[in-house]
Amino acid sequence: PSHQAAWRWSCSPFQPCVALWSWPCPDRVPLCLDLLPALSGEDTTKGFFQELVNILFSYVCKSFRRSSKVLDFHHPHQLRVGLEGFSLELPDQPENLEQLLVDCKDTLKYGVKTGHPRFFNQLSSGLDVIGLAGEWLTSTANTNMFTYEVSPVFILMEEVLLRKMQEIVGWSEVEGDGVFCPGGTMSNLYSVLLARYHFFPEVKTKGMTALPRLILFTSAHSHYSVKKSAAVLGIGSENVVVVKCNDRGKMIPAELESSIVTAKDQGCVPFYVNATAGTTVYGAFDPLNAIADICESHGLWLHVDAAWGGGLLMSKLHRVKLQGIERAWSVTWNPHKMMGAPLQCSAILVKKRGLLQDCNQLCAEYLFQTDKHYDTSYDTGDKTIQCGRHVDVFKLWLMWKAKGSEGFESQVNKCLENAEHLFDKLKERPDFELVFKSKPEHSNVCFWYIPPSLRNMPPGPERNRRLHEVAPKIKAKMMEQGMAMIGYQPLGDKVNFFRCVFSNPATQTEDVDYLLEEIARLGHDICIRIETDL
Ligand code: ABU
Repeated sequence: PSHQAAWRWSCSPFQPCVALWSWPCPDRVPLCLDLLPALSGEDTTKGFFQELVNILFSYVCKSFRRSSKVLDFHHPHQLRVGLEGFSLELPDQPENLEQLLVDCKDTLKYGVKTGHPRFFNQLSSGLDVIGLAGEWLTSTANTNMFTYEVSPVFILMEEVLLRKMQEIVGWSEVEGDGVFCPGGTMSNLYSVLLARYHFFPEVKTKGMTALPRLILFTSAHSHYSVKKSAAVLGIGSENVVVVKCNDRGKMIPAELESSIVTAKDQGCVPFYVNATAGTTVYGAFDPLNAIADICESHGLWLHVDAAWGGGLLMSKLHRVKLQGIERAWSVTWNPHKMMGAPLQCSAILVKKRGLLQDCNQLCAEYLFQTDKHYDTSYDTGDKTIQCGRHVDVFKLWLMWKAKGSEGFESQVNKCLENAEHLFDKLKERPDFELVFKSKPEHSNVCFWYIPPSLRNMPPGPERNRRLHEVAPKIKAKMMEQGMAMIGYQPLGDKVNFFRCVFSNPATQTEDVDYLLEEIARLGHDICIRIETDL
């Protein structure tokens, strides 16, 4: 079995373990102390890396193979106690290198292949080989984004990428700032932080006690990170006004306008509106121009959360859905979603230059010395709320070099074609029902599987109660069998429904067809059982 240590392994079909074979002490297998920087550690290190690359390469190949499972599911208690010798416990004595390689293999074996063409579970999916190479290089460089002195190349790459993204958003040459940060929630947090500082700079030193009661606005379908930002920043989640959406999940501008007026009448101070370009569940695009008009007339900061929808800016065909984004004061855009960059890769773009620095800088003298021998405006670390910051830019920069903007455009177009294909199939089938009847705007397609017993049942609480149980049961079975993965959730008055999203360029229409057949197969079996139990 894979977990058993056997020094003369044959796990590398492509290359024999030359360096490890030549290990000079046959009575002892090498340990990490035999790797570099140990004297004469080069060969052992090379052999170890070669074996590791073989394991990773084999995983990458399997990830794209439709006959492989997406996951080999085990419950937490099963994994925790250890499976087939794979132990999570930490030893007092060092494990040998062979065992470490087995641990690496097992770690991948029991994980989820998010690059598999039939992984539809998350907004971030896919396995971009160039992006992966970029991530490997990044880890090898193992440096920190806070100063130019330790990250000269990456700091300049970040500047180039941010400028490119700002141009694509539509900001002029004299506008635009930004930073890459750990995910869309953090990017959205930055937007609220900056908006508050813009209107009330005294908050930095005096805190919230110096401020009136602030109110921000976001739609009912927006991401929960807007409320979380208000909670984290001491504004309070109850001071987030949730604006109503239409049936399609888009913010209703008239509702926004009346909410702002009501907040003002109550003596509160509105300061920030979040509009979403690509909502998490429905993939809806808020009407940005209409929202921007309202923000302008009330003097409010407009943020566009395009974490999910930002990728559509790369497509001439689809960027029209984000019309008006150039009027935003800040934008969240996650290339780790629709552009397929490996996690994590998220940018907060800010229209007003210098605001990030003014808002966040604390001028720690041990790090941001002003008398360095280079242009210290490139020590961008003090713009951020972190100190140490991971290098998230290189993989995206390398992918952009490899594909060009046009490569991203075709990738995005293909994902939206897959969504349209699924939508068309669902329309034709009596065993499925769409959550909304209009064509998807993004790659989200939301639907129910309707078991035979519910097909002729009139709408109402009893049908809803039964339908609510269907998606979780199908998903559980699907995960146990491991051949595909898709998410579900309730939303508003809608009981549990499936949300299929496409961001993986490896997915083909045959995978979409497979998904539907799989849901119908599992659903049919399970629902027969539910009905028998009732
Ligand atoms: N904002 C994180 C998105 C989570 C998801 O994949 O649905």
